[in-house]
Amino acid sequence: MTNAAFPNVSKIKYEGPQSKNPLAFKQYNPDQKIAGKTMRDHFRFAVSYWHTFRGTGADPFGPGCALRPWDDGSNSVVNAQNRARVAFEFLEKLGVPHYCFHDRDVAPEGATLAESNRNLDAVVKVLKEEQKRTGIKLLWGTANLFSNPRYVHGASTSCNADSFAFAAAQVKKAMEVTLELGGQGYTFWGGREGYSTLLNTDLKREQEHLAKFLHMAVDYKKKIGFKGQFYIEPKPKEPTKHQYDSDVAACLNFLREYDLFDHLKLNIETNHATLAGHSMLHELTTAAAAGRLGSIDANTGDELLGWDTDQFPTDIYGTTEIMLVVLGMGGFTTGGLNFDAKVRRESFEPVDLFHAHIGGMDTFARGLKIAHAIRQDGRLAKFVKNRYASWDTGIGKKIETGKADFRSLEAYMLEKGEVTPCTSGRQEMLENLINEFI
Ligand code: XUL
Ligand code: CO
Repeated sequence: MTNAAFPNVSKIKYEGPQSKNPLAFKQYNPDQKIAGKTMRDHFRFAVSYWHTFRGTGADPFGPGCALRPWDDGSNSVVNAQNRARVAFEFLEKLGVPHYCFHDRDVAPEGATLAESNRNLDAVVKVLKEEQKRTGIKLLWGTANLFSNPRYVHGASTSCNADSFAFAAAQVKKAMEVTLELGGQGYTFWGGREGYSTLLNTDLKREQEHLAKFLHMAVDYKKKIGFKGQFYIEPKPKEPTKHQYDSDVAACLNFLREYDLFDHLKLNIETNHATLAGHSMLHELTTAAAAGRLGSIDANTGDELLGWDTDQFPTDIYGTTEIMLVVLGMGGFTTGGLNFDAKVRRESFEPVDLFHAHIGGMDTFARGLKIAHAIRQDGRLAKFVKNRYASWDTGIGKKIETGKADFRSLEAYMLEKGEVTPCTSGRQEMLENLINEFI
């Protein structure tokens, strides 16, 4: 294990709930089995390169102030290569099995596309060495199609066809390096794919272009033999006023409309769910019901702030709900829990990166234990099953199995006269039940 960037932090260990050591896990014990699987394999945690290794704390009111002593502040390839080694020291000490990146997080953009590709190759070489040295894997890769001014009007949904072409070249390369690094997935987040005003926007044409772009990616995936999972990541707003992938339902509809349903799953982010006016539980349940829940960007927003604050998850109720859905679908396959989260600007010391991730991992460990206990207890699932008992026999069964129509239902009701009285939804009782376990 290298010890250059974080000399005062050693490997983070599980010390149990009684520990007062801020640099230890109290709940996350990677080797502990829950429901027949280790915590490590349940969560498949990932660190996001963009926040943790490129975040500076800059905001609209001031420049970055994060202390990153290993960074020489330059945009050089050497600095990027050194940063990649630091990233792996961090991942190794934290004991996280995966990371995720955008092309431009890991390597500087050059003056030309060819130079950018060369820069990326030079850093990918180091990432590959470090993956080999540590056994840490790439959960998914992606391309930054939103920072450069060429994407001012969007990438694949731009009014400028050249922006589409440049984005295609960039994604082609990002897919190639994801494949080279053994990445298990590739994510498409909308970036600037949306609009600020409909007065200047041909919405239908832009959405068709987005679909065309994704079809080209699907074709190229086959061509290069990339077997990883494609994800689309919903977000309702920011940077544009209205993003095309606004929520899970909009994404599912888009995938169906443009014949992409079998090719992409969803990568769902908590703060995006709440910005869309939904709960994370709603978004996950909607995607899982369609068999399209692939991966999760784990973070949280702030109830009092209306933008994407990307905070680390600390709410046990929230992680319990997430783990109920994940356990309910039988766990992740290619996906995992990627901390798409950043430390606050005021938390500018390197050690804060450890505190943030330890907290997130412990919060998910609590959530997993609680969700498993709720499932083992069985009362919640039994209540839901019983609530729909009228569908298991008699007229309900006939409707579900296609043995009823309007005429037979009219005859049924004329004879019966009135519906069997309903039973209470018992919401408060169920909320109390959940709190028994928290
Ligand atoms: C932006 C966001 C992205 C994606 C990857 O809100 O969540 O970082 O996860 O492009
Ligand atoms: Co995200």
